Amino acid sequence: MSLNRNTEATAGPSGDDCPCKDGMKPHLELDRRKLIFSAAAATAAAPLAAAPALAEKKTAPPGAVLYDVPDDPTKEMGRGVHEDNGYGTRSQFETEVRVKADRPLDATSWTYTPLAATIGNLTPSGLHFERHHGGIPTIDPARHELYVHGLVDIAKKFTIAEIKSLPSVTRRCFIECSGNTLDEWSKPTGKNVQVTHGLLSTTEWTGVPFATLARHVGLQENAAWVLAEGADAAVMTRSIPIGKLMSDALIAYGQNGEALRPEQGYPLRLILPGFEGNTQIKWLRRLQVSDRPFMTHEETAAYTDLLKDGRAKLFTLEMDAKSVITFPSGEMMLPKPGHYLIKGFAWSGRGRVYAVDVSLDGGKTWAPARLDNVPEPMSTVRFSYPWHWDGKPAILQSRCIDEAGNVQPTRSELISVRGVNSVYHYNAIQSWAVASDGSVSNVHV
Ligand SMILES: Nc1nc2c(c(=O)[nH]1)N[C@H]1C(S)=C(S)[C@@H](COP(=O)(O)O)O[C@H]1N2
Ligand SMILES: [Mo]
Repeated sequence: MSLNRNTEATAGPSGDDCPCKDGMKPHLELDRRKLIFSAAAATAAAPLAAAPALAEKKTAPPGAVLYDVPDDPTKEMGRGVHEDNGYGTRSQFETEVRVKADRPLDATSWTYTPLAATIGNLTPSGLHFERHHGGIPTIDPARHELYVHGLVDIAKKFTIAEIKSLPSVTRRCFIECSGNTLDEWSKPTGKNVQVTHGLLSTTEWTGVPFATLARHVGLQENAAWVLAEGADAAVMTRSIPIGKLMSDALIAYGQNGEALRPEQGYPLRLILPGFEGNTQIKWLRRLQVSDRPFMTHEETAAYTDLLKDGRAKLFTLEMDAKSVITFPSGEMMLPKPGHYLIKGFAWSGRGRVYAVDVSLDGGKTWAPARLDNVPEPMSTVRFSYPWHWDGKPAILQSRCIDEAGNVQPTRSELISVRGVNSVYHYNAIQSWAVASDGSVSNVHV
């Protein structure tokens, strides 16, 4: 059962609906069983009856292979191995993609993870949100090095092969852009959870602890901060306290069982569990140890939090306790009153999620949700809550409580402390209104 308003749209091509069944296939002279769906194919199909419907549908992304769907899959042989040239892809019926922000330049833009569509706790690498200040560089790992220097005994350049030969650590953690939910300060803006909260992804990262590299170069007594620098056109730089680097930072080269995706920093990125996304420098090429922060553009002009009194907070590095309901959420449609399982994510940059509460009445009363996975530090948790919807208007909310005792604030609590001058680190409770017709929308209470 699809509860999306665009039921048609998410269904994907099948049966009589399948655009590849009639006109398109002979027209394109592709083989009987598969159709490479591309912009060209869509254009070629334009005069055909199926085309207008196709245009409205969420179809497989360009380049995806669409196979005919047999009436009875037990009556004909399935396709053989290696038709994918040895690198598999998801089912043609799974069509959710990252959605890009409406920005003048794609190279300095971002994309949102479809949070309502991912399954389990990990974000598939192909759906990890993206935020680039100078585009995605193409870097040959054979020519890439990481230079560690400054207040060290011996400055050293590490090749990727050298880094991979060191003992590694594999762990899960989320990355959240500090700009996640930034449009929600003054009025409910994002239409759906992908846009409101989709600058959040969770990954199993593999890499070498910074502490291991530190032993190779030898930190001097007064080492206190480290500049991390990227090899992209933005040459993005941030200063990181040495304590964080020595405790749990990873120089990561692995993402969910394979090399980092180029979008996530191939061949090397800094992972700082729980810290704001912008500190986790991608395409990492340099670490300079110092006795003070470098006060780069990214930590003086950008990524500071302007307070009520006009002063700005610097180095607000940890992401706060936060949660969001992903089902039901904005732009969805509940077809009729009845039983539903509310679902969502909770996370905190200050440790494990301790508990999640759900409210069905806009925050008047709360009840504990079920945690669907064992909480890990600085990682997301899935929660769920069984709900009988009586068909009356309801306002659904969730709040995260982390192991450090932080409780996700209401909007008014957050604004009373922070004012409304801030852009980043908005972690207020999200409200979704369910109307009596079953439609769900973003509201402020
Ligand atoms: N070198 C470099 N590192 C970078 C960025 C960048 O533009 N260049 N963007 C930062 C920001 S603002 C965020 S939120 C995260 C996003 O990581 P992702 O694109 O893997 O989701 O990377 C950070 N690291
Ligand atoms: Mo970011």
